Amino acid sequence: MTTTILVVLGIVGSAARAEDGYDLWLRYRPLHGVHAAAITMRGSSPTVRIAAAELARGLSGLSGARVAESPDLAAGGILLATARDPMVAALHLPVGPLGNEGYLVRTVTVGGKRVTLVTANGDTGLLYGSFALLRWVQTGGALAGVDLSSSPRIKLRLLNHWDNLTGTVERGYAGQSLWDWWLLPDFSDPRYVDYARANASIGINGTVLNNVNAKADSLTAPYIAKAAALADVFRPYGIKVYLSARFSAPIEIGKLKTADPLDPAVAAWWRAKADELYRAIPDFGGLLVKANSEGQPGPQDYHRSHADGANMLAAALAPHGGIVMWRAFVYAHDNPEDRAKQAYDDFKPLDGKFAANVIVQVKNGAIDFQPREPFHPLFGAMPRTPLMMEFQATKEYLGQATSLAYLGPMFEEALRSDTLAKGPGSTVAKVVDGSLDGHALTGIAGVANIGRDRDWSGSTFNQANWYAFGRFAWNPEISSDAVAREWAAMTFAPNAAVVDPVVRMMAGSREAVVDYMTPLGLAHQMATGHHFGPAPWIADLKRPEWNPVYYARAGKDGIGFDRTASGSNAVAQYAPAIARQLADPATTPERDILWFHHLPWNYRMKSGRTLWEEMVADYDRGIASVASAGRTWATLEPQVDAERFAKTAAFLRIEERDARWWRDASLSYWMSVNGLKLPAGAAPPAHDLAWYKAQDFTYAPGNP
Ligand code: BDP
Repeated sequence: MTTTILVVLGIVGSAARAEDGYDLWLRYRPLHGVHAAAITMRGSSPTVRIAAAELARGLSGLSGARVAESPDLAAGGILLATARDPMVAALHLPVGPLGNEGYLVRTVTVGGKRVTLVTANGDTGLLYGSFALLRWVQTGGALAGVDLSSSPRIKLRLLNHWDNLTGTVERGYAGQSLWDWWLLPDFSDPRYVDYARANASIGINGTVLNNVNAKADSLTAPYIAKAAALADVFRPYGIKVYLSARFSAPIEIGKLKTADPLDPAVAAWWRAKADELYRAIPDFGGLLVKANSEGQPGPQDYHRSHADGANMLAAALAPHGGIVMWRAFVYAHDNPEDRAKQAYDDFKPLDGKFAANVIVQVKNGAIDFQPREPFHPLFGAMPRTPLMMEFQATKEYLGQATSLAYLGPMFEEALRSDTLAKGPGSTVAKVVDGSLDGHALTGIAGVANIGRDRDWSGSTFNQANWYAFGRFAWNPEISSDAVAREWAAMTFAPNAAVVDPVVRMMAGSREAVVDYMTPLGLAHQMATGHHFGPAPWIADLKRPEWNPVYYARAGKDGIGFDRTASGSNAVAQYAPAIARQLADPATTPERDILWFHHLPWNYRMKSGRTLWEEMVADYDRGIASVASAGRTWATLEPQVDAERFAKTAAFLRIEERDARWWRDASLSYWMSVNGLKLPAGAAPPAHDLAWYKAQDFTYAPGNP
């Protein structure tokens, strides 16, 4: 009787836990051949207890049998202990190079028993090691013989939430903000714990809670108390809380007349604010600042430099060990210079002028999170300043919620770019991890794609971008393909029949977006405001650089932005050897050719096709790639649970429709400009240009 009830309850229980994506990559479903005896932890900090509980949860799920915690070491069990523990110290393991956060997981013999040891110098390392062990098992590794050792190459591995106090998320496509600002600090949603688990599992160790377009209110006492409540939840997971600061907060909430960084009263206000923050959150990470960009206030309002502004805040935070992340994403309405050049022009002269606890946060490309951008010329150009990479995990310009675009290849492409700053091998990864110029303060930020949707990121495949961001932040030289394989195995099943096709779909998915939206180095062809869908014809917005026509510069004579000496000469912002290469279209990588050159429509490409023919072929290749992903996915129906299968299938159909729309709208417009016919065999657009221009998506999500 009891057994029957339990069995029935078991079934009901698992049905209630349908595969709705909530579990992310931490699914822990039973796998063949996983056996583990008890888990023995040494130590009792909240972090160690969390690590042991996660191992118990994970290994119970993966083995299909309860794996309990036990004070006594069992043969075939797991031992979780720092390297200082006498049992571990006696083993003389190479733990020195692991630093504070690294881990070592290895089968060892302790007291005559073979056990899997998870060890580290610190408790957070134990947590990371526990997740690494689970990942090993989840991806099909055998517990016996495990031998893993790793430590993060980058110190600050941060999510940037563009979450507003109203609960909306700027450029968020996964529902409302996870933070229930209204109910905090009195109610702490249990999801905050699962958010922390997910981040810890990939090594993310900080989170900026609020939008870079910040409200000063975030720094008032009630909101500091709310942030403190989140910090309390995240702390044992090794995650620090940071806030975005509005530069004019001293005026708005401090009743000062100015926010001039050189005014002593302003500096004193920020010092008092920092003291208040640290009273509430003793391990507060620091402030992220968007200043003098897109209408945000900043030091230039007072004819001071970015360094003046950053250093004033840095002085307030320094006594507490806090840092300032000062964004280099700047371009000004009154600056007629090529937008792609402005950040470099502003920041390069400030190299060496920033305080020691300032890190300058630079987007991967010089414009703005486009499907493809050449690496930002500031990387390699500011050797005396730590530079932090900013990626966007949310896909504002890459199809938003519904495209499949896996961003691993984009992260990889940016990080592997060679700046040549100190000769060959001076990659962006080596700038960011501090090794090129000897910086200890290093960081990488990812604009989060997380919201209150049940599946956190709006789709199963969007979760891969959160995952990949964390893995690249841990090791900027990891391979995007390897990350995709891990994620696919954990998210679906560690079997080649699923992993191989899923990884194939992922590998080409971002390139497909580039092809069907902005081939050959085009950029910013998206519609106004919400940035959803194509609008290459837009030419009437107030500021020139708000208009897609500013970027494509299409005319009867050709298309593309001349950034060589005959144009804006942005190429000169790169190392001389790169500048020389980019000066000539023949030596410019074709994938970036229209970013750097204005070329006639009949320019001869390496394929032998004209530029126009090549563009058309690229749009079509993008559509074909999405269609092929759809066909591949269809074959996976027997292997994937119904709910996640159906949603992904629907999203792939949406993406294919959107890809055709992008192609047809863009080609209609280019033909209206160049007067050319489509190459033989190319399908005519489904509608005329007027139809595309008339499409309106006022309520597209994520628009501030
Ligand atoms: C742009 C977004 C805008 C952000 C801005 C930024 O459209 O919402 O505020 O980036 O990074 O891409 O500050």
